Amino acid sequence: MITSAQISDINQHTIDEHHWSFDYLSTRLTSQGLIVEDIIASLNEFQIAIPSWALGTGGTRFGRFPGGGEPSSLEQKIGDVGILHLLNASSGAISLHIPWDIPKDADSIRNLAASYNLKFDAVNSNTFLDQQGQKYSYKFGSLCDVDQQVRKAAIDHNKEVIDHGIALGSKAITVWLADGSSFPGQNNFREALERTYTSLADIYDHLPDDWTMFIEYKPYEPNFYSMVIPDWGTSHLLANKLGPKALTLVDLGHHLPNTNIEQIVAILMMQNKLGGFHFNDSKYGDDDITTGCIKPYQLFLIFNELIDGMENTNNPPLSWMIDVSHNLKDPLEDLIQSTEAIKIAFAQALCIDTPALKEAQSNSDVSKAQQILQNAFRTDVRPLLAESRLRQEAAIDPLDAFRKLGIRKSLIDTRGVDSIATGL
Ligand code: PSV
Ligand code: MN
Repeated sequence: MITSAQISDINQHTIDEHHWSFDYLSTRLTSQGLIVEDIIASLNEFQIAIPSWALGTGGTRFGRFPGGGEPSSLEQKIGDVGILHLLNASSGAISLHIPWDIPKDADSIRNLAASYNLKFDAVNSNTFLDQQGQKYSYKFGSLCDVDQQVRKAAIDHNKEVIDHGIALGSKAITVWLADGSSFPGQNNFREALERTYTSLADIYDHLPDDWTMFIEYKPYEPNFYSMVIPDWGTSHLLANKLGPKALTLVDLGHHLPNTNIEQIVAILMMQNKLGGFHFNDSKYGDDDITTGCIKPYQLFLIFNELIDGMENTNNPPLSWMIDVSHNLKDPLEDLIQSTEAIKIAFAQALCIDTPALKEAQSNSDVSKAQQILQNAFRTDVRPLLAESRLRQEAAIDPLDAFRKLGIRKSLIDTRGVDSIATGL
């Protein structure tokens, strides 16, 4: 629907200003001993998968307010991610949620995605909802359920998701379980976890050699008394027991308030057991709002640990995904902003004077260490991101281009105002 030529036309409006701010920043960073071209190369490579469920308006349990033109098929969802990728050159993958997005013809879906330069990131199973006509209900649990037939249905579903993923060229499955209890006495904690492990082991056996299983954790919701996999420790325990193909996935919204997520990242990477990320932001719980809109400093500190882990451990390459969903913004605008915030935090962390930080740490110079981190955090790195995009024929300012090109209006014109996406 949009072309690089249109984006280039829009870029011409701000190109002089961009060159000026990029040159200024490059000179400053170079004088600090940083290699600007290396930072840009890292930004060029960095791809963050878009979740297929975030392309429509997310609701709350009090209502949903769709803005129109939502993608009503998998093909249209891929088209939306294609638009994002053309605008920002960073959304080169899509993460599907099954059964919301069952590919009917895997080859044609694969070709369609390739035509937009998109890959398939982890596929997600869904045992938190019953599908129409489902024989064995997940009401009281799925992989942990006391009823062996329910467990088998959930295990079979996960295997089917892997099979769909194989057909699309995906290399990982993310398992997030809503399983748990809402009232004391409802579950035997140990037995529920044991059953979950046994079920996961069955699914694990179905993984191809070059596949990974990401195990997501969450402290509460939808269950309010206990979750079977409430925290990173439990996820890590399961991943260790399962084997080398099982890794922990950190969703930024899945922690109790004030949890030190950056430390969790460091510990898991020390063990080579961090698999991936679901980026979002929150003020209170699993709010799933735009990444970086509330706690950008935390995001930066997380990237500081991620970069350290990527350089100094044998942790496998990470899978980066956004997991947002909300009620107010245009979903595509929100995804543009989330992607931008993630890349800003990454670029800022790449600007840390690491040798100086190491020296400050080895001298126990606390003030200096803090200042080194904050110097990097307070650098306006946006010209680096813009330069990286410009070199890839994407937009200097993706949100501005999205609006100037009237993309939402075109989507409403072609798909209609009532078009609704499957998903949350
Ligand atoms: C659950 O809160 C979660 O974070 C899981 O990743 C799900 O797959 C996703 O949100 C969508 O429900
Ligand atoms: Mn998630």
